[in-house]
Amino acid sequence: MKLIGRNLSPYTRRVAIAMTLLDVPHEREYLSVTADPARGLQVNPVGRVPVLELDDGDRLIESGAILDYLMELVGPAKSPVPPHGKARRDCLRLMAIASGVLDKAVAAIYEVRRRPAEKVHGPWREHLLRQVEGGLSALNDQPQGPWLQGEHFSMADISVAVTMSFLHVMLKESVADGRYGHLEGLRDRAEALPAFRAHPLENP
Ligand SMILES: N[C@@H](CCC(=O)N[C@@H](CS)C(=O)NCC(=O)O)C(=O)O
Repeated sequence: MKLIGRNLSPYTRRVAIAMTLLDVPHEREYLSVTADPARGLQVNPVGRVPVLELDDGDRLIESGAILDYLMELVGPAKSPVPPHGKARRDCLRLMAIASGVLDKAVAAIYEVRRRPAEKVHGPWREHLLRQVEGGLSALNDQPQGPWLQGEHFSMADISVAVTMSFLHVMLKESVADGRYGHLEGLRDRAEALPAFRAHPLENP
């Protein structure tokens, strides 16, 4: 199978890290949809990455749906999302906050990068940044173990660490001054893991 998208896309990077962690062999196509929007639209009707191309030619889109497929593939014993109960609900909620932060951060980035300067709407961008801050504060306020759910490393840790690293590169103002101390520690621990090191962030 082939994962399409580059690691600068945090949605792609979280899938790539999960695939390595779960020992799912795969090839990569490091597509930038900014540089090659036509290829983006060829592999995904809405022109976004990640896309997971299966060996039978099927293409899966949306990082959450791709992760769901991977977890089905490896089975519950290896899944990085707890199988049931409160632990599962918590994990899914933390993942949802992380991807919500990413959605808002990406919108704030596009607001300045994809529009002419005179068309950037400051109040809207500030609202987006407040939403990023809301999500990061909620994550930072989680009871702390080494990982978000205590001793158990989960898909929530991957999602949050990838989000923090992306923000450090692409939206530095949102994480300036180490204001989310717990999340910085979690990011450092996660980025030291072999599965993260196998998929480093490219320079933008
Ligand atoms: N909800 C989607 C978001 C994917 C997404 O927005 N990817 C970005 C790259 S970081 C993209 O392809 N953007 C191009 C565009 O929206 O035009 C997911 O989780 O896969």
